[in-house]
Amino acid sequence: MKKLALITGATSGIGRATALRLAKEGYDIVATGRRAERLETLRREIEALGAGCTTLCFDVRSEEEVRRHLEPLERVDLLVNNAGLAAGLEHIDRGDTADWDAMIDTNVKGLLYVTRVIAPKMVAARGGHIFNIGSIAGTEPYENGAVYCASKHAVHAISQSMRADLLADGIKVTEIRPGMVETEFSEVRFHGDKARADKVYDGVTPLTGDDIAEAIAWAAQLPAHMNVNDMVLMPTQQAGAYYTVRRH
Ligand code: NDP
Ligand code: 8X3
Repeated sequence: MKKLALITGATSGIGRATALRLAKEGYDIVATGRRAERLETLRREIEALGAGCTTLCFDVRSEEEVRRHLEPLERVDLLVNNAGLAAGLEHIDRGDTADWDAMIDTNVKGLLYVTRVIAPKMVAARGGHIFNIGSIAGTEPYENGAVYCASKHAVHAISQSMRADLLADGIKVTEIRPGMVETEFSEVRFHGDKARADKVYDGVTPLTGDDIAEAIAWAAQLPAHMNVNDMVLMPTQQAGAYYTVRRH
């Protein structure tokens, strides 16, 4: 029987690249996101690779939607808690509270809702592997990023605690913490301002979704006795949230 990987936020960027990569690695895929058309395109691409693909269109911010879509899954061998966003880049006195809600509800509560449904299935199966997509923002708070950084600090804490919680059940927990990855992330952060988003990557060769998928695929195939707890990945031109060398 093929292993099954569930990837949240698979309509774009890191999640989409990971779904395609894990399909190539021999997994059947459950891909989630809110954009149905993109899920349908992805399903066709994954099936063309010879893997099975189920798509589930829902918003991870709704506990009811998460439960309704994920509870029927019989077995999940690998979960990638990837769905997430940054919204806005403002000082704390000017931030939009709707942006704050979106980040906390998606990056923290959404990840928890999904895990709450899937972890018991892994416990019952006495095994599984959970990947949480954190960020360098999970350990490096930066100006204008209070709420995004707080949400990723939460992911960092949750990852460490859930690793301990699930230890006796033989479930691996790996946190992947990227720096700059060129996806739709900055366009979403700047509410569709593509020119401002492009400037983030000006003079830098950023990571791609495929680079993060490569790391996940590697960590997923390690022998049973070996786990990657925490992996920080950055472009060679970046050394941290405040250190980027740009070459023109
Ligand atoms: P993208 O914007 O390209 O992809 C984000 C994905 O998350 C989309 O598939 C989107 O799908 C999904 N998503 C967002 N909100 C929801 C929601 N409420 N319900 C369901 N799905 C949702 O960005 P990335 O690929 O870069 O981001 C993926 C993860 O990586 C995020 O957690 C992000 O914080 C993290 N990250 C990104 C970095 C970067 O530089 N790009 C660096 C470090 C971490 P849809 O809109 O269809 O729902
Ligand atoms: C995304 C990377 O540096 O914008 O998590 O926080 S950063």
